Amino acid sequence: MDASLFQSRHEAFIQQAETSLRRLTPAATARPARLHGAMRYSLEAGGKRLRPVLCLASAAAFDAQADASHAATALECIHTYSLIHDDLPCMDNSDLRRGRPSCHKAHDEATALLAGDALQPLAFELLATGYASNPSLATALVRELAVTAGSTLLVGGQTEDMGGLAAGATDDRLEFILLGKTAAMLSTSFAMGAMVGGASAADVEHFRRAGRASGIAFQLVDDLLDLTADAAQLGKPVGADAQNGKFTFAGLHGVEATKQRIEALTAEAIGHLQATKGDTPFLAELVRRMSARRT
Ligand code: GRG
Repeated sequence: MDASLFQSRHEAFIQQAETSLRRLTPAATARPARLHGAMRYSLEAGGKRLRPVLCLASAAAFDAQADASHAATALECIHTYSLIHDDLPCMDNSDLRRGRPSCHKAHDEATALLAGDALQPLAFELLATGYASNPSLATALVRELAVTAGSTLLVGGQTEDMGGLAAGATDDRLEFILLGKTAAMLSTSFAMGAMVGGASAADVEHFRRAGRASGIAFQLVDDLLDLTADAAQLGKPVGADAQNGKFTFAGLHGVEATKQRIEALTAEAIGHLQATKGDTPFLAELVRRMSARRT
C-alpha cells in the first residue's frame, strides 16, 4: 500500500479512536470527579491506540457499515486499566507511563486502583449498550473480551510473569506469557473488529490468528529493542529487561533467532489476512510496520 495513503488512513482511524474515547467515557468532572479524573488522565495520556485502530480497521475491512467505535473504546478501556494496575507498586512499580507520571503518581494509589477497577465494567457496559440492537453480536463481543481480559489470558499472563527469570525460564511459560500479556488483546482487537464488520466465523478466526501472530511479533520486537536499541532512539532506558530479571524470548534464544521468528510470524499474520474475503492491504501494512518499528 502506498505510504501516504497508509498514513492518511492511519491518522483517520486514530482520530476516530480518540473522538470515540472522549464521547463514550464519563467526563473528568462527573461525580466522583476524583475517580473520573484519574480514569480520564490515563485514557487521555496518548499511546499508540493500536488496539482501537486494529478494531476499527478490521471492521472497515468488511462490507457491513457497522460502527465499531464502542468495541474500539472498550478495548482501550481494558488496555488502559491493565497499564494502570501494572504500574502499581505491588506490580511493576513504575513511576512513568506514556511519558508522564503513572496514574498512582499523578493521583494516589487507592484512586489508581479504583480507576483501573472502574475501567473494566465500563468496557462491558459499552459493548452491551453499543450493540444492544444486535443481541447475538453484543453477547459474542462481551464473551470475546471477557475471555481475553480474564484469568487464562491477560490476568493469567501477568500472573505467570511474576517472579521473572527466577521463577523458571521454560519455553512453555514464556509462550503463555507472550500470548496472555500481549498477543491476546491484539488478537481480540482484530477479531472484535471483524465481528462488528459482519465477517463470517471462518474469517473472524483468520483475523484472530493474524492478531495472535502479529501480537507475539510485536512483543518480540519490544524485547529486541530493549537489547539492541540505544536509549536516545528508544526514549527510555535500554537493558531494563535483563536488569529487572525479566524473562524474554530474545534473552532465551538470542537476537538472530528472534529476528527470524518475527519475520515468520509477520508472514503468518499477513497470510491469515489474505485468506479472508476482507479488504486487508491497510491491515497487512500495519502488521508489517508493527514488526519493523524502531521505537
Ligand atoms: C495488570 C492484569 C494486568 C495486566 C498487565 C499490559 C500489561 C499486562 C503489562 C504492561 C507491560 C507490558 C510490556 C505488557 C505487554 C503488552 C504491551 C506491549 C503493552 C504496551 O502496549 P502499547 O505499546 O502501549 O500498545 P501504548 O501506551 O502505546 O498504548
